[in-house]
Amino acid sequence: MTIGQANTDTEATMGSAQDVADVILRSRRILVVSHLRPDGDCLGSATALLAALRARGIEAVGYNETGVLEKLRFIPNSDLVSTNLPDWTPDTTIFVDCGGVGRVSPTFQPQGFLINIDHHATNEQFGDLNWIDVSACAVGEQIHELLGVLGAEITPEIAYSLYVSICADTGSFRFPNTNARTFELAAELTKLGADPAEVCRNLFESRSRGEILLSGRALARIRFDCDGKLAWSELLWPDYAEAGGVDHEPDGLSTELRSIEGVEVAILFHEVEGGGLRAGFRGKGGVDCAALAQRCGGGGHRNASGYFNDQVDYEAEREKILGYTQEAIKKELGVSAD
Ligand SMILES: [Mn+2]
Repeated sequence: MTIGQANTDTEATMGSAQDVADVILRSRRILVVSHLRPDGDCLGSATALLAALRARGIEAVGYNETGVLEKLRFIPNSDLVSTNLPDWTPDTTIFVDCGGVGRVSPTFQPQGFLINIDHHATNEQFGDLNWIDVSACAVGEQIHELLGVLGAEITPEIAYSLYVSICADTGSFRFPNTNARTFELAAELTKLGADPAEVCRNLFESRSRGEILLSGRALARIRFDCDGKLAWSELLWPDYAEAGGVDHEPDGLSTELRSIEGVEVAILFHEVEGGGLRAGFRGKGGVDCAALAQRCGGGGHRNASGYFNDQVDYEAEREKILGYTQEAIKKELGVSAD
């Protein structure tokens, strides 16, 4: 494997933490990229990795098209993640938590050797080296393993970032991706300096008024279908203006729709500026939300997936997706649509 070698789909390889470490040790300039509208896993992973790379003397910066939302700025080293690309060319670009190159931005042109670190089953394996571990509860778990292979010191800041990553993607240790290993890792990170209560307060109990307003709108518009097995709602573009902007989009709202008794699949639709649609799917295991999102053109996990397309008519696309979902529920759970 040579750094800087062109990426060809046919030569993409499945790698391990050791393979990733080997490439890192031969790199001098590394760009760490993450997905649009970054979440706690995405930013916790990126900041932990960036801090460790810089401690090793590697020139490393992060890039995120959306930038770090105000409410996630509590994550240590989030100032290392910029909305601008560096003025140098990276030897290596590391993608974290990205199922495809397009998750970085629709126009992102990656440079250098491409390392793809992810835990989504629908990952497109676009890297020169792909380390996909669907058993990892968060990419933060993979970064922790990688830092172990690199012999990197887990400073209190890095421990904090990794804890954010795991806490965010497990919904604070509630989702089925939570297992004994998750708690062992959480305990280790706590010993190393992460503060669990503070992380949870920052992630889940620092909501803006705009966020609550938008939650109210969405909850008031819930619709049920398929004998109550499907719950869906929507946030329309003017709602965001009223709430003070897209930064106030509520976290975990689609998960809240899923929490309703009897609901097997929940979908939250968002109307995008200028038309277009974004959808978040949440399941309880009986229906494959990754397959559902993939049928639309998106991707994700079995119980949490998403889809975005700014080139469609919002209402027509919403109806199409609801149709696909009814079909999936009928096929997988044997329930007919209302
Ligand atoms: Mn993730």
